[in-house]
Order: sequence, then C-alpha cells, then structure tokens
Amino acid sequence: MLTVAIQKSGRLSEATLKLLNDCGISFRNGNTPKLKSSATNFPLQILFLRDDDIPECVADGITDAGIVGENVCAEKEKPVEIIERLGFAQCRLSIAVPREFDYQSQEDLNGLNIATSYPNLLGQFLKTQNIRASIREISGSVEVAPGIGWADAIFDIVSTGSTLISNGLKEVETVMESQAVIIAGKPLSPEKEAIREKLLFRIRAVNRAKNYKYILLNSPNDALERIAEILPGIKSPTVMPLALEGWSSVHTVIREDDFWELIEDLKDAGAQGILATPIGKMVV
Ligand code: PRT
Ligand code: ZN
Repeated sequence: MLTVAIQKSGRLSEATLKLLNDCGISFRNGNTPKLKSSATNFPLQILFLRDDDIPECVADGITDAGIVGENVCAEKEKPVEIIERLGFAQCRLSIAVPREFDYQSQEDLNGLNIATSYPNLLGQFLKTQNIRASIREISGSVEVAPGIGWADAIFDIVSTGSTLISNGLKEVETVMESQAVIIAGKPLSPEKEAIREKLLFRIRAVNRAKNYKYILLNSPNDALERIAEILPGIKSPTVMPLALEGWSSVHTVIREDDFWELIEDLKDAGAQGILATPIGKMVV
C-alpha cells in the first residue's frame, strides 16, 4: 500500500482528486475529504492535510509521497525531491509594489519593507541579488499590507494578476514559477516503489493526453502524400479508404499547441471534414 498526502481543502484538492479519478482510481466515501481514504481499486491510501504540512510529512516518511505546490515545497526547504510536475495550479511568486511607485530596477528594492508568507524564498532571492531589504512575515492577505502602511511592497503568489490590480499594486519581479508537483522523500521498499511507478505511469498517460488531440479528416487520394507530410503524428497517420472512390480517411494525433497552425495547411492541401477530439489516456 502506497500512502500519499494531498491538500485537504483548497486550490489543489479538486484537481488532485480529479487526476486520481482520471487514472481510474476510486475512493471509499466518494471524494469527501476526511483524514484518510483508501482507494477501492488500487493499493493507495490518501491522507488529507494542509498543504504547508505536506513537505514535512513526506520528509519524515509519514507518507510515501505528496502532492503540493512547487512554491510550498521550495519554501519549506525539507529533504524531498520533485518526481513529477503535474501541470495544474500554475502560478508565480512575484514582488509587487504600489502602482505609483516609480520602479526602474531591482536596486529600487533596497531599503524596502517587503511583506510575504514566503520568507525563505524571498530571503534567498534578496541574498542572491544582493538586495538589502527587510522581510515582514504575514500569514495571509499579504496584498493588503502596503495599503494599510504595513509594508512598502509584497512578495506573493500571482495567477491572473487581478488581486494585485484591485489592491493598487503592480508586479515588478517574477522570482519563481510554480505548479502542482509530486514529491517523494525517503527510499521506498521495492513493493511500494513498484506501486509508485504504476501510479506515475497512469498519471503520465493522463497528462500527456491533455496536450494532444486526435484528428480525423477526409483527403483526396492525390493529396495524401502532402497531408501526411503536414501531420507529424506519433509514428505516421492511419489512412483508410472511404466508400467514395478517390478519397481516404486520415487519422492521427497532434499536439494541442499545433492545432490551429496545422488546420490552415491541411485545408490548403485539400483536407475536408476535419474533426479534432480530446484523448482520455495516451501511452507511447
Ligand atoms: O489551507 P491550506 O494551507 O491547505 O491552503 P492555502 O490557503 O495555503 O493554499 P491555497 O489552497 O490557496 O493554494 C494552494 C496552492 O495553489 C498554492 O500554494 C499555489 O501553489 C497554488 N495556486 C495557484 C495559488 C493560486 N494559483 C492563487 N492564485 N495559490 C493562491 N492564489 C491566491 C494568491 O495568494 C492571491 O491572493 O490567489 C490570489 C492571486 O490570484 P490572482 O488570479 O488574482 O492573481
Ligand atoms: Zn497553506
């Protein structure tokens, strides 16, 4: 049995449980967070914790792995390693100053009082950049600190940037990019290692599929060669004859990012009836 710590209730919880569900793993009590939950069809037990406690829990070997924001993992400075990046809960840790602050360069941070819930990461940044500023540690609602005269600037999570704007702040330095990650600590027994590999295999298949689309199109036979050149595919496209003479159906997989670029070229080459559908799982 593998044990994994995940966030009890917060921005990571729903996406984490969805990822596990997409991996075909179901839990007793549905997805209702309690302290613990065991999977009904996979040797996995989930422990629901506050995200701040997850790195320590993994480092101490209380659980075999954890799913947490890279930002929290870096801030806690525990002996854990990131074994997979999961592509959700993306955000960045940035320094922001009041909108009217005439910010030119990092030198302008010297002498400021910067509020944050991430004192270690901010301290490291200030040290490596040779900036002499003081750190005011606040546990929440950091963005209000400059407005009430508690700090000159803040160092906090930014996602869309709208929280900064609504508090009269502007982002001036991005210090770290973050997303949800799986972390691991102490070495595992061969049995647990095998379960972890099985879980990672499923997670990679689900996440890989999110970046690709399955494409189907109809092509005149004399355009097939050109269309096959345009479509990168995993190996090469599948081509099947249509009932209509002189035409074929072409199936392949393309990267989501390439979709709009390729569509134009495919149409120009003579493709018709182009369909793109999401892929559930993808094993290469
Ligand atoms: O209760 P617990 O301690 O478990 O949770 P928490 O309140 O400490 O964390 P939670 O659930 O808010 O966030 C968990 C993780 O989600 C963070 O550690 C990040 O890795 C990630 N994440 C992704 C975010 C955001 N996006 C985000 N936008 N965490 C927080 N925010 C907040 C941010 O603090 C700021 O107040 O949203 C605001 C900024 O958002 P924008 O869109 O206005 O820029
Ligand atoms: Zn937290």
